Amino acid sequence: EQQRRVLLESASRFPIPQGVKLSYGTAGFRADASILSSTVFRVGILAALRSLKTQSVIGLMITASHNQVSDNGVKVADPSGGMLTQEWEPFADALANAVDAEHLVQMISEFAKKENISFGGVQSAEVLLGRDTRPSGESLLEAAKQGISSVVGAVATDLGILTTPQLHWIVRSRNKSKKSSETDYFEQLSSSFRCLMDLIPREMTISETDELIVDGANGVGGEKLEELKKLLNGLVIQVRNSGKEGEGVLNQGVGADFVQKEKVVPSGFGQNDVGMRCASLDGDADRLVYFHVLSKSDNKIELVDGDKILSLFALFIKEQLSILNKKEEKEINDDHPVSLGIVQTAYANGASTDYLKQLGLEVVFTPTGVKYLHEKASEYDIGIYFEANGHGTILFSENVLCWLETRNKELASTSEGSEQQKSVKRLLAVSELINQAVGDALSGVLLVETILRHMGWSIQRWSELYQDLPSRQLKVKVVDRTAVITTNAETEVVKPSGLQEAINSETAKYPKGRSFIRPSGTEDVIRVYAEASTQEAADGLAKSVAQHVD
Ligand code: NG1
Ligand code: ZN
Repeated sequence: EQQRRVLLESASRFPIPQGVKLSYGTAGFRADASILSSTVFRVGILAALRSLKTQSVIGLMITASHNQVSDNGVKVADPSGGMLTQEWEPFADALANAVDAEHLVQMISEFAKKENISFGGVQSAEVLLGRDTRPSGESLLEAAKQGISSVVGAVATDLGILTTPQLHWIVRSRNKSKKSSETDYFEQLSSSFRCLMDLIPREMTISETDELIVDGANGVGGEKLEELKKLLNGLVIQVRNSGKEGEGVLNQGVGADFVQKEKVVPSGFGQNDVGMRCASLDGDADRLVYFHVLSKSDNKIELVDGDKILSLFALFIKEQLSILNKKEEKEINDDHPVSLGIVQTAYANGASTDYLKQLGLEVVFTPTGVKYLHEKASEYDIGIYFEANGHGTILFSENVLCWLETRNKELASTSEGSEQQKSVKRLLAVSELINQAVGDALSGVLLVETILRHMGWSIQRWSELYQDLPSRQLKVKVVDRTAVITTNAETEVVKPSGLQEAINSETAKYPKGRSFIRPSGTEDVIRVYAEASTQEAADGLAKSVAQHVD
């Protein structure tokens, strides 16, 4: 029929590259941009099918995040604004690797039958498209559009250049029939920020040095932050590496990934910034780390990573909940115990986990990858998740939001201006500010800034919450990374046999030693992580474990 002809005709314009096998990993498809047209075209088809299936708006983002500028990638946002359901990942792999148009069309029709998706009926589909600032984005966007429009009844809406979290936020808002434009996004962030600032307990004097300096990775985050900051009062932000002409190359010596891995100043920062509060975004602004420059003599920084952002958020949320608990003890303990859960991965610095547990918080672990962390965090009334690399957010359940709204109304009539009321308002404002779909560096910056003011803390004071254990990450190139199978949130090797015993006996040699290995989801490598009481020890442990992998 017509659908088959349209698909065949358009698919034949996008032949797949020879000799590459792509897989939809934790970050969608990623590769050198020059080989991605057919992949993006096919993901366009997939997104349209997903929209038909769910009868909701779907997002398609073209980005390769922190990768070098010549790479690109594509990922799909589900109706909730979260990652594409894992159930469709095998289909994504199969589509991307279908050898020719005939096979592709065959595969699509079988899948559509299995999923009960019908074409050309009254059903319609809409896919929202976003891309980062990569030059290859424009032509890949065109490929996505052609993929989408080769599904009868599907329309593509191009939203232009966006951060990854903006697109996820827009998809989520659209499907909840809420205000969902980019302007609405900026509006919601700035008004909830203002609300939190107004609730800061004491007069905090904002001195000259209180300026925040942000490294935009020469990507989309820098330019969006410039827009957002126009709407903010009481916060001075200086954006560097904003991607303007002459400022440098995307992710090259700049950005959250570089700063977190290398632990040196990004380019554009130096001796004049010693002691200043600085932050780094990654190339699509879904990761955030803070740092301050240590001494005038070298490029060393003190890194304030995702674990410490998590700790700051956890402290603040816990404080608000305990203020609520105080007066309402009976009610809360009997009827409304608010569960607060912290979700980390094995990469979380051991000192952060100890710190959080010592605060009395419930800490759980999942495998690496936002989809796992997000899912786990959503099981709590309030779930906070972060990867050490700076990706994370705070999730509020529908139940807890509803309860907070009710409390807010009650308190307005019984105890206007009380501490309890302020805490309720703060929690509601946090739920509006922090992106509920995915980790978002822009909303993260605003929340960190308000909490630091709330606490009256400098970045140095924040950094001293606990001291990171020295750690080392290595990667080992292997022929087949799937040969390594792990369990227990990737902390134990199941296969090859004997390897875990070897890791254990190496680890036992070091005080405070901890080490694990896992296959990367984005690169053809096995990653090795080690921490111990000194840097030399962490380096030594990582090295000897890596030798067992080889
Ligand atoms: P892999 O390559 O699976 O380690 C990396 C990051 C993840 C996540 C994904 C997606 C580390 C150790 N791993 O995954 O946390 O961010 O990329 O971008 O940082
Ligand atoms: Zn990213």
